[in-house]
Amino acid sequence: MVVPPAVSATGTSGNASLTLQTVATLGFGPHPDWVSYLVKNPQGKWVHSTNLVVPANSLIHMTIYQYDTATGLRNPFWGEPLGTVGPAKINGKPIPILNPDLASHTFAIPELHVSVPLKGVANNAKNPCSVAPCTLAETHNTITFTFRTGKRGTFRWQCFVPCAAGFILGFGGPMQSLGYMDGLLHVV
Ligand SMILES: [Cu+2]
Repeated sequence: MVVPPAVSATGTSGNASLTLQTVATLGFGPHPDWVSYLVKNPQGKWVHSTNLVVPANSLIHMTIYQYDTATGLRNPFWGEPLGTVGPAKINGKPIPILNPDLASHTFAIPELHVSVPLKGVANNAKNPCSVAPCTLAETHNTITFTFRTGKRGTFRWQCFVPCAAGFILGFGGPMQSLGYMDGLLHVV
């Protein structure tokens, strides 16, 4: 099995930061047309990975640049941000509950009771990003939130939007592949 490279959060034990992006089509590799997450490494380079390393017993400050359009949630439950320390925000404004139709992806760590919906960009966005890595000049929503880690361990995280275009019920392919819409959170 191919495992994407591990990418560490920046910062110190106690307070660390991670920056991710989502893109509608990755544009390279064995599945260039798959939807995907990417993560910025401590050197500032975008890496095609969902294999994240964060410190234990810490606040993890997340920034997610969301470049994809909405697919919509089947279960509106996931439209509510859960498990964050303070409010999850979109473009600087708190997200109370996201209309489930507007969700493009979610960032969810079920075992840590964390789930944050990511609002898609408009279908007619002026400057859409076609392939990764997308840049801040392209149309995006910026979602920020903080969650707390506890003990060490490895926890699965994933998206709950059926965003895998071309697969049965939208849940195949990238939705069941590490490096795309599934990931691992290593709490160390
Ligand atoms: Cu997704």
